[in-house]
Amino acid sequence: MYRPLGITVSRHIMDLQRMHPEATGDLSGLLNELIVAAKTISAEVNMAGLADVLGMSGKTNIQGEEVQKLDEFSNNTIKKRMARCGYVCVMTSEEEDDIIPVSEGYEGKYTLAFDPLDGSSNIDVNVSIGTIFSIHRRKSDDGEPSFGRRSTDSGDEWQSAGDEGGSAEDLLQKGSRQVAAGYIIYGSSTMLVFTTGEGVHGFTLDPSVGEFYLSHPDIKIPGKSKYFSVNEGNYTYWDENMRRYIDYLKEQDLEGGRPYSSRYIGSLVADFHRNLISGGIFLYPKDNKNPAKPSGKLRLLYEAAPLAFVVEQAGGRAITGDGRDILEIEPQELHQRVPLIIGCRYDVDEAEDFLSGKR
Ligand code: P6P
Repeated sequence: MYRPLGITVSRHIMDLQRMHPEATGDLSGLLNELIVAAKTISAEVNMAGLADVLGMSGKTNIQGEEVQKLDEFSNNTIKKRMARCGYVCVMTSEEEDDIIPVSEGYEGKYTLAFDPLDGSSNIDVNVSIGTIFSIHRRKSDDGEPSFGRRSTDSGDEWQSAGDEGGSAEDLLQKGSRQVAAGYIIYGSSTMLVFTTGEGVHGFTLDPSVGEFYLSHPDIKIPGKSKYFSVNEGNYTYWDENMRRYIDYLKEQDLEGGRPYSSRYIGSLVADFHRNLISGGIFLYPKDNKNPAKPSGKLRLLYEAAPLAFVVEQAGGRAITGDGRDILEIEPQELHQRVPLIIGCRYDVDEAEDFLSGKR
């Protein structure tokens, strides 16, 4: 379904909402608030080389990684804006050890999991980085974020009419139950790519206007890859099946389109976005490099699951390589790591055959 350009993302969201007469407008409101946060982060990221936001904050996050100032800024920007938007009941962030509650009286019916600035190790070297987000309906959804006046000990106050804040249980839902997911990539231009389950659409920010315009309607990932994206520096830590698969991609079979070209930026959103548009397979498999991370480096809730929703909506596929589809994993903890093999369906299927030992 081709649409004329010049469509703003707000108009697109409203059009989506109109397709659902039962919609209350809460998801639209949530997305629009998140987009304001993304514009704020984009402005800061694009200033990074000028303003004094480079360098380290001197703190480390739950992952034991140095927290860069822009990481902190991005995390706080999303956290503070969404805590009082009235559409979210609980959040989790890569930068926060525990769940993030929303402001009392602003409890809504959705949950938000996000990686505020993934690829942050690339900030100081001007490589594209990104924000990734995942939205679920709370498990105990009782509908509207109801703001109603009721008497309290301290007299009349605007209080939520009984909505409780969400819990970790509301966040620990499998990816196939996502309501919306996507990412913002801060690169040569700032782009927003997301899905609400009706295809994948890309919007490019015109910073002179401060608007995201529809630039990539109905994105479909190519059927077969021409790129493979993996950190081959970990080759020695992979199991034999993974090594065989990567060796296979590098063999010459001109009719089969091999050898594939290798493209690895080391910034998940940038690698994923290139593969989504041009065709590719990204792999961050399990390895024995770090006993503390037997399932690889990437996290399920706010990296693998949202990108899996996007890629499946675009016609691709996302698996762990040990027999599971990413979207069917029942999360056990907020910062759970999973192996991630994601991209063109043909290639992910082929990788799965190698990794399972069938080939
Ligand atoms: P490695 C960036 O730190 C990140 O979390 C992802 O954006 C990226 O895909 C991955 O790590 C790169 O990890 O071990 O290859 O440097």
